[in-house]
Amino acid sequence: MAEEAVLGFLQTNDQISDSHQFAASVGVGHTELENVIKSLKGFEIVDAQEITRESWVLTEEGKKYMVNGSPEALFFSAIPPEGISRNILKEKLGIETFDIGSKAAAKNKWIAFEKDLVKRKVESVEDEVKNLLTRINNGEVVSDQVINDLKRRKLIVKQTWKGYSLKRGPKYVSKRKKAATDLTREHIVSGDWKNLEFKEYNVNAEAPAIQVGYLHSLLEVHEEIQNIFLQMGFEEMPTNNFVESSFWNFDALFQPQQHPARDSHDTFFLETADRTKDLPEDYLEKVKRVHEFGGYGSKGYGYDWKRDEAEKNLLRTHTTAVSTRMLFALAQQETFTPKRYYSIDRVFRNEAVDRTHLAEFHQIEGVICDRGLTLGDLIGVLEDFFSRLGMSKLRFKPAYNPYTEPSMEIFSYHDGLQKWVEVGNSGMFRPEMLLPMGLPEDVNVIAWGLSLERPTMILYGISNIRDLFGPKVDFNLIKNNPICRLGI
Ligand code: FB9
Repeated sequence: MAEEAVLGFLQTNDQISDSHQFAASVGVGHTELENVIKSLKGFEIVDAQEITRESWVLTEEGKKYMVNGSPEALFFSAIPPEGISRNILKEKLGIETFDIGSKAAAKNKWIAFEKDLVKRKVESVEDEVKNLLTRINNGEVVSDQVINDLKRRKLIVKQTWKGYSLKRGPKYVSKRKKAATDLTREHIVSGDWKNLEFKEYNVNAEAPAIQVGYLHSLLEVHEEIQNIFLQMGFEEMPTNNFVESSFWNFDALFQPQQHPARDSHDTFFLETADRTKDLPEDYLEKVKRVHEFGGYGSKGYGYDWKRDEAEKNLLRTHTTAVSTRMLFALAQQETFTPKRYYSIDRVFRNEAVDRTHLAEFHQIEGVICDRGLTLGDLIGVLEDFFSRLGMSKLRFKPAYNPYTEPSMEIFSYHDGLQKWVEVGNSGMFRPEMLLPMGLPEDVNVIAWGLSLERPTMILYGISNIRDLFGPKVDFNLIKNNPICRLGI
């Protein structure tokens, strides 16, 4: 309907100057006309220029005055020739009309107040305000003075509206062939494809945003690092147990029972289910002995090792506890087979929390167990591993862990941060840990660890760990974070 009206009108007229007026004249809504204009413009059938128009429209108050008359006119016409008392008049008109009307009528010198009486000063009056409002409402133009008066009385407001002026376009047709969007079997069979207009594909049209899930940035980096381990021939360790016994988390790692990390200032001990029931008895005896008396070339710690201390359950402080279980299981095998293990999972430390530390983080650990491994092998595999993370320049600083000797902190020069960053810790597991398990003498185990949060924060430029992990994470950050591509 609207399309035919436009194309029909432009057949005999050069232009449609005002789409609003045209819509009114053909009795269609401007929005419907606007959609037709946009479509015809899309096919260059019409050339449409956007025009903005400003016009004055009546406010609700203005409409009331236009219909019922202005308060001053109502005030005047309510005064009988002999005059009337204020209160009666106020009763008659109502406080609002009385107040506004009296002021305006007085200003127009239509009335006079004699004590309590209100009297007419003129025979009759012309309700100029009502007339002007009607003219404005009919779209007539009035003087600026009038506009300012009525605007000040909040009877009119300026309204801008957008419209179009239309001309015939380069591909103008008086009747548009129906635009087909798809060539269907019916079109072919009926042959009416010959006189059909096929809508061009708007390849620039934005596809509807599809709501999909997004991997949390930590999982993005987790996946990348997991791929690196798998590419390096590592197999994942089962880390699906946050609760661990002190035995596997500490004692089996030759960490003495009085070590500061083993008190509740550093470790979350369980109140309920606070003791483990099953520990491998013979192995436990060996661990007890190596702590108390040493052996395997070690003099041990020489303290009285307590079983009940080892039985205390806790939230694991490192995934190295899982490595210990895996190495023990490996040692139980008939024949020793070299192994490469990795783990990436949550660990818990009762530490002071700050911008980069929470009471839990994800530890990444790599373990290689093989005959004759040396510190050189450890440095070599660290070079390989971190180069795949995009960190090629490494430096190693001697460090101390109760369960590795020698131990090294790993530093990498980070071009973006223009400084050396500590990127992890590493070492060779002590014989006091490995031999009680029953691993062959010539088997060494090299291992290293780092966190998942630190690289993720640096890669995604996140300065506060709470923006990465926990209730304050902003989903948009997750959504808009670029895909994590390590090492390139
Ligand atoms: O992740 C750490 N730093 C890091 C790692 C990668 C990285 O990548 C950037 C993209 C470039 C940036 C930084 N660290 C280890 C070093 C520090 O952040 C350190 O202050 C905090 N450490 C955690 C422990 O905090 C109490 C990070 C965590 C850590 C430390 C040691 C181990 C694991 C995690 C370990 C181990 C280990 C040692 C020997 C044998 C087996 C495991």
